Order: sequence, then structure tokens, then C-alpha cells
Amino acid sequence: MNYHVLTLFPDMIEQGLHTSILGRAMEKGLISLSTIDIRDYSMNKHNRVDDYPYGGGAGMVMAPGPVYRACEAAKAGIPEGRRARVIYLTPQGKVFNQELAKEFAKEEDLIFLCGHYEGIDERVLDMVVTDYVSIGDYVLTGGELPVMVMIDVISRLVPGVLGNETSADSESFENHLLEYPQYTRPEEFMGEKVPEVLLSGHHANIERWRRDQSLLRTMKNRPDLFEKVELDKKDRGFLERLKAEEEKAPQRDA
Ligand code: 6GU
Repeated sequence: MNYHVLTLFPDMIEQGLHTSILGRAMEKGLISLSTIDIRDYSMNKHNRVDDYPYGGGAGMVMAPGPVYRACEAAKAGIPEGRRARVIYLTPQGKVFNQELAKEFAKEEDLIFLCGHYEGIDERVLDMVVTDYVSIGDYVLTGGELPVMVMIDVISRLVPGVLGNETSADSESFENHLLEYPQYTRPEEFMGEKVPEVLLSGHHANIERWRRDQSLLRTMKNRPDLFEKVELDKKDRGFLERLKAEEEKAPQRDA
């Protein structure tokens, strides 16, 4: 997977992504990152890339020329005939999720365009962008953090980036369940003990307990996901016992 990022802040992207698992994946050649500084494609003597909005209003707009030329430069770095998707990061886009990440992970090259100020001139967006993507319902100052989020999520789906042992956990969103809680040594921390079942060595019971914890968490924290969970007989048994217990001793939280 080759990432090409068009940005006014290339250092932010480089520093954010050259560490830990992604840094190792780059050393191994599983993923590559090239950043293109949009400012390098300004033809203005002061290297300006923004200008006032036609029609008035607050803020500045990124001019089409530098963005167009930076995008052409990114495309020139991709072998002829490989048509790369150009993703523009914007709160107006389709909301990014695991499913969209899987779709992007199939590509050989991805070009990301980061906007700043009040946005980018619409004409150049119409000319170059293939996908408009948001990372959630809140407003950030620019596309750099969203790109880093997306590259992290997509990279862990690239074969070899995660070790074999952890690769299955990309499935965690697939079954619409949140992960169960984890514990490590010591067995007792400030008076709090690790759940007994995890020390039992009884694998079937451990698996059942973990499944129940996942169901519980998903139900409490993400009722929207819980609706999509496929419940089996044992799941339903657990949920019925839970309900019966709550009716006996109602929770007094919140
Ligand atoms: Cl992709 N960009 C900005 N500026 N804000 C956002 C976003 C993107 N996604 C959510 N908020």
C-alpha cells in the first residue's frame, strides 16, 4: 500500500506515522508514505496558497492552482495506468468506518488531500476528488489528523502489518461486538482481584465469560451495534439471567 498525502503540514503527517507498528511496516516495505507540500506548488512569489472567498464571509479558501498541481505531482509518482482514488478529508463526506477501511485497503495507492482554512475551491475538488470522507460528527481544524486516523485503520488491514496473533482482532467490529476486558499481573491490584474464571485454566468457561462481557458492554455502551448482533441460545440464556437478576436487585447507578 502506497499512501500519498497532499498537505500544508507534511511534518505533522511524517512524525505522526513513522512510529510503532506503522514505522515497522514501512521499514518492511509493506506500506509507504510520501507527503507532498501543497505550498511547493504555489506560483505566488510569497508562496501563498489561500485567498479571500468570492461572495465574502469569514476565513480564507485554498486556491485551486496549487492543489491541482500538487495532485498532478502525486499522480506522477504512481505507475502509468494505475488510477488512484483521491480522498478529500471533510466533515461533509461519508463517515469513515471499518467497512470503508476494508474497501480502501484493497487499493495499491491512495492519494489523500488535506484541506485547511474554510476549505478548498470547489472547482478543483470537482476535477480531482473521487471520495469525500469524514471521520465523525465534529469539526477539526484540518484534514491532517483524519488522514492519520485513516492510514492507521487501513494499514492494520494490510497483510503482514499486524503479527499473526493479533490479525484476527480486525474481526472485532465484524461481529458487531465490543471487546471483553483484559487483565494482566498482578493478580491483586490495590485490593481489586482479577476475575476468578480467568485464573481457572478452564478454556470453555473463559470463552463463555468473555462472550458475556462483550455482550454486556455492547448492550450498555453501544445499543446501536447490539441490535445487529446475532445471538445464539447461550447468549439469550445469559441475557435472561441478567434481566432476572436486575429485577431482583435493580441497579442504582447514575
Ligand atoms: Cl475529515 N476534516 C475536518 N476538518 N473535520 C472533520 C473531519 C475531517 N472529519 C470529522 N471532522
